[in-house]
Amino acid sequence: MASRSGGRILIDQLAIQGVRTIFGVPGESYLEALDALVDSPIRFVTCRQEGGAAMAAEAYGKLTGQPGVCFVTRAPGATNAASGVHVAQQDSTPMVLLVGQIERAARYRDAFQEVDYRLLFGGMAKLVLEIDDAARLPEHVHRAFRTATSGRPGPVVLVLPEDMLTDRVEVADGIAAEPAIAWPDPAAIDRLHELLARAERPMVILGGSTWDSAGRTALERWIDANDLPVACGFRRQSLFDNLHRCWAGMVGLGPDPQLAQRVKEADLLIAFGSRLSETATGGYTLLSPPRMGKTFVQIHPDPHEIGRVYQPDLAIAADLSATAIALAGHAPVASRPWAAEAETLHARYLAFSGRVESPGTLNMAEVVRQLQERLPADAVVCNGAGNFATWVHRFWRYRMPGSQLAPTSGSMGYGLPAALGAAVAAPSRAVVAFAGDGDFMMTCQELATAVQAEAKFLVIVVDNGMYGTIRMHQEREHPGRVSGTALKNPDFAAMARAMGAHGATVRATAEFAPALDAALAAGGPALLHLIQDPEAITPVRSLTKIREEAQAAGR
Ligand SMILES: Cc1ncc(C[n+]2csc(CCOP(=O)(O)OP(=O)(O)O)c2C)c(N)n1
Ligand SMILES: [Mg+2]
Repeated sequence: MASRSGGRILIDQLAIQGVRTIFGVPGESYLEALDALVDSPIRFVTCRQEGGAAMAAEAYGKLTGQPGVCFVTRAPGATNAASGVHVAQQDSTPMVLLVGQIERAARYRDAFQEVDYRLLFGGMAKLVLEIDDAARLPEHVHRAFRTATSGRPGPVVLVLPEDMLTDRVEVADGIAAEPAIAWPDPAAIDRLHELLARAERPMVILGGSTWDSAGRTALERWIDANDLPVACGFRRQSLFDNLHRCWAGMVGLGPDPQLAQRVKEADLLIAFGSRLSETATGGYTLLSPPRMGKTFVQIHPDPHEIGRVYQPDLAIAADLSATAIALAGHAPVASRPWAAEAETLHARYLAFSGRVESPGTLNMAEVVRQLQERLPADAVVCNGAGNFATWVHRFWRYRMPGSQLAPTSGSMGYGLPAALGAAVAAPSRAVVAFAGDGDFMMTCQELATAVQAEAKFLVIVVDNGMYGTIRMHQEREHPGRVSGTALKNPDFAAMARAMGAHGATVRATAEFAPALDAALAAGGPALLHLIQDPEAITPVRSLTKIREEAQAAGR
């Protein structure tokens, strides 16, 4: 057996795990691995900041279900990457972060760029392993990929001392980690149908990150056969066809109040993959923990998530798709007093996601609608955090798996790197990112990465000259007292052009369609800078109205 360097063994193991792309920023700590990449099938997408690199990798993992891989250097790189690792943790996305580390002999001296990764990532990663022995790389890389994808998926951090990567050893390659599938107990499937047969106002809330296409198809059959109203948690809208007759909408930030009320009034709630997070439950008010005062069925791939917040009457710790297949194989319940209601809820969803008036010359609801009319149904729609995202979530009707890449963790700066990750993972799909003016500037340097990587997508920057979400809360709590939320912005279209992308400015709804056509025809990364009236802070209330209501309430 020929000896190989640790760096070479590492890259060989990644290739065995099916890795074809790594997002990263290079560092002197992992030169040996960079060198091994020269003659490997893996593409290294050279990014400009590790936060964006980690988010691009996370989005790649979210879209493909395979761990997204990010490679960064020791402390300065790793701390930057933490923002993307946290998204992967909260969003249950499989991800592997590789970190170049100081030499083994210098440890614990506070050596140059030293940090303890077990402490740094301890509360975020599923597993942090520092690999001291190059001969154990096959074992640890296998475990990293298995851990990232099993149960509730999440991030794993592998820490790689520089001198370990240059060691030469003889060791056999590992094998690919195929996730083990936990099948549901047939008795639990029967029991679920018994509970359903006794219900009058059931409701399904979808969530989770481990659905496959067979599972999604089976889910639709089961929902359809039982006429079940189905909603989803925050930013899980592409788990189900939003134009299906049983689709009721999203319970997350900015839900339809009527839908929120319906969740409250359900007598049987089935959380199918959803952890019923803080955002999905109106800050734990729609459903009060630990017992929600209704029959509760929880289906989740990870037994550790079951009963964590809400204590279930029936728990199914099994693979989501396998469970959907088992449910679809069961006869539908005979009596379904809720059957007509599913269609009422869907009609409400259609109305809620229809047209609204908005202050100023640019109506974001119309922008989203026009974009949807022009893009294919499987277009990937990415966004970060801010009030601009409310318009996307409310008016875009998600139809196909993977068509929503958005951080359930509410991290700003996610949209653009997510679009980069999606464009690299699925070059044949149309990809669009929505960003706020604040949100965009957290990771805007990755537009240069996209130009260099020849990744094709459209970024729509919604510029209202402020950190709008925070300004909105400010007006609610301290009306009229603006502090720390105003933004004086650059010319984003000119910025895009300076980076080698297409860039244009849109000031009115009527200008959007022609600007979109030109951007799509540009053939590479493109940016549309939308000037939004700051009054149009939500689809429902203007900024002035929010201030006046707070003043009237005596704040
Ligand atoms: C990384 C990060 N920093 C800060 C916040 C807090 N935060 C949430 S929304 C928001 C403002 C977003 O502003 P912008 O992107 O301009 O969108 P707008 O609300 O104006 O539409 C801020 C600062 C956050 N969620 N994430
Ligand atoms: Mg803004």
